[in-house]
Amino acid sequence: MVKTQFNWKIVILGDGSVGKTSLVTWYTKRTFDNFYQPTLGAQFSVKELDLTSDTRVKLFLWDIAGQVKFSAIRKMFYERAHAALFVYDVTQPTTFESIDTWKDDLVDSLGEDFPAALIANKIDLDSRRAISTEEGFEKATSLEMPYYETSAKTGEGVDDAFLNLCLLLHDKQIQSD
Ligand code: G3D
Ligand code: MG
Repeated sequence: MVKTQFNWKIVILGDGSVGKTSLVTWYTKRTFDNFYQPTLGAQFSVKELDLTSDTRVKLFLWDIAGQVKFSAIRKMFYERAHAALFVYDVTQPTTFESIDTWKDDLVDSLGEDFPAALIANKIDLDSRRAISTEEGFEKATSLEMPYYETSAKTGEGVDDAFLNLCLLLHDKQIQSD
């Protein structure tokens, strides 16, 4: 049987040090290449997976890097993206507060109705946790996104977050066909 193939660009957003690169690395490193593009201010990785028995997906994961202050560069980063992951660090409240700004910035470029998920990362650092599951879940609900908790260190929740985002995208894609 011929499989349906989708190529999806997913942008990973959030403040510096929340674990964007670590999440992408954990998710992809068993199978792929990472290469660094410092001039773009982004790291770019690829992962292929069989999403359903008849659907193969190639993910292009764009992980925003450094202080990407120039909106022209961010716009280029967002261009033709299919979905977004918003990441914060559960031990750093400022990174949680920044999520709204990241969301607004993406909406400016790509509009409201955009498949996305909220990721609470570094849940392994339990004793230093400053943002609870309830607060994270509430934020996700207010932004109309699903909520996932991850640790890029232990790998907990990482596959699940990416897989569920893909399934969300897949449903949208099927609906729009
Ligand atoms: P960024 O790409 O969002 O800027 P990085 O973030 O992936 O570079 O991660 C920033 C720092 O946080 C790194 O530590 C990384 O190892 C750590 N980190 C990322 N995810 C997790 C996690 O889930 N748990 C823990 N405990 N640490 C994590 P360094 O020390 O290299 O700065
Ligand atoms: Mg990074």
